[in-house]
Amino acid sequence: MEDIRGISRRSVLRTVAAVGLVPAAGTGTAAAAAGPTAFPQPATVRRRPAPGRVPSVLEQVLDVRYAEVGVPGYGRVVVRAYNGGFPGPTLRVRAGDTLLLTHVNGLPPNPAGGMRAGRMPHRPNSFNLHTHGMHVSPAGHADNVLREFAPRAAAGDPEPRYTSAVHVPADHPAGTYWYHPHLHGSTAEQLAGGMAGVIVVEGDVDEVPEVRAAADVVVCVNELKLRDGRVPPFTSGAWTAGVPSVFTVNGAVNPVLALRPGEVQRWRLVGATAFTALKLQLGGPEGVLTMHRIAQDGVTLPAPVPARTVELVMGNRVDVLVRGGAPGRYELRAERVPQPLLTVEVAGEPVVPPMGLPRALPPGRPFLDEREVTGPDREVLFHLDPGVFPQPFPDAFRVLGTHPTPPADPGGDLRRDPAYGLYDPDHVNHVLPLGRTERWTVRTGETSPGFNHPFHLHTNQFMVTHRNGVRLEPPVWHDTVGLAGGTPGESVTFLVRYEDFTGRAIAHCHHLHHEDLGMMQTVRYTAP
Ligand SMILES: [Cu+2]
Repeated sequence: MEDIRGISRRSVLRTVAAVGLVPAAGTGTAAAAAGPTAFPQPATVRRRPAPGRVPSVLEQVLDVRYAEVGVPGYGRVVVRAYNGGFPGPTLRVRAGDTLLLTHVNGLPPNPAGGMRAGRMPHRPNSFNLHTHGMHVSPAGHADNVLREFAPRAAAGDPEPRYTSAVHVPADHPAGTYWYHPHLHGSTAEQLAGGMAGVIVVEGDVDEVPEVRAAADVVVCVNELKLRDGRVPPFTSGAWTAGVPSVFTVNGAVNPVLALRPGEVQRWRLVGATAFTALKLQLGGPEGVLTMHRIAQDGVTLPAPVPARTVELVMGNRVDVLVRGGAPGRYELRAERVPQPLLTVEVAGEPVVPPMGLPRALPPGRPFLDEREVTGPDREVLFHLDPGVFPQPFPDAFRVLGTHPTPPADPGGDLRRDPAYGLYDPDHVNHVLPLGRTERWTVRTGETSPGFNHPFHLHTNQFMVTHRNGVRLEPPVWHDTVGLAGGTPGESVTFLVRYEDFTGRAIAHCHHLHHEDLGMMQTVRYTAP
């Protein structure tokens, strides 16, 4: 077994070395190279070992400015980027550590006037930090998406620097998370240029022998919107109309990953996308390669779940184990996306005997008990509601609140109408006391099956118990869950316990164009 593990790990390390993986902090992303032996990986920054000192820290500068990046098939493009490329560096920590990040805003001053605050796109050169999916404080200098890292006010001014200190609790689940800017009004435009990176919390699941033996591969899917070599400015509600999405994996278009027959790799699939829900399948002329799901949204499942398709909606992470089968070329494709996301070339000396798959896993979180649920169920309905705003944003969105009924006063202040709950940063839609376990049902009012409004709650992971009224056995922890349109549209029921952290946070649609137009609510976690 030791031999097999050594061989497989070496083979992948070799492919990584071939494209010049840069392990040092402060560097950009490894060059996007395509070829049968070169699968790109983002630069990786590891926690600084601190013997005798708790917590260990990971310090990293995230420098944001315009960068010229090569995208195969699209030439050179200019995007707002972390450290000169995309995705940003992968940050590897352990539970108990602290992430100390310095954010440099090297973008030009925000355009004057024009954009209105509130529920409209605005401040495209301001950003902040969201550690998506992590159970960390939403307040202060941690995962606080209400902060603004503004650019310099005038061209000659020095570039402003900001700091984040995110403490990862000692009992945080080990798994795959990600970071991205989350300033309301500019999130979509920034994600559409690739501003996203992966956070890995190392821990128990990595020590499962079959997982430890597998090469650890980040598969970060970005979704770019490019016109004339740039991300078009977000100036109208029809911003993305007619602008096709360009999907990249670790910054490359359809990179090739080498896998030997019988070799098992662990892929950390990261849906760092803003607009498109991906239903993934891995296949080719030789058949379908099964993806064995071992974690959803950073939380390890009780046992691997073999799957022919994997749903990766905007914001989701799914960790899978994949074992090389018959030699040949296999493509990871998403439904309705013309181009493969990546190509797997199964070739080379078979691993004999084939590497194993684990039978059981250390579950990332214990399940909640439905008998602990208190209070009435909370309901959220995501619904596109044309005509909420005048031109140029006629297609803004409503989050319907606790009761999906028409507003009592259609001419009144819809922001304050509990039935409608249009995003208002000064209005708290849900007060959530720590220690309480509640049940939420979220649904979409869309009838088009191509329409997906993924629901994302900050700060606390939630345990999905039902989809479309059908109980899931076992339930699955998520931080983001897809809601595809249809007749009727999908619904999801989950339990959530508010734990550890007080402060303001948000719940919103992770179609980030929708979010920027107001498909969002404020939650406040309060002391019991
Ligand atoms: Cu949406």
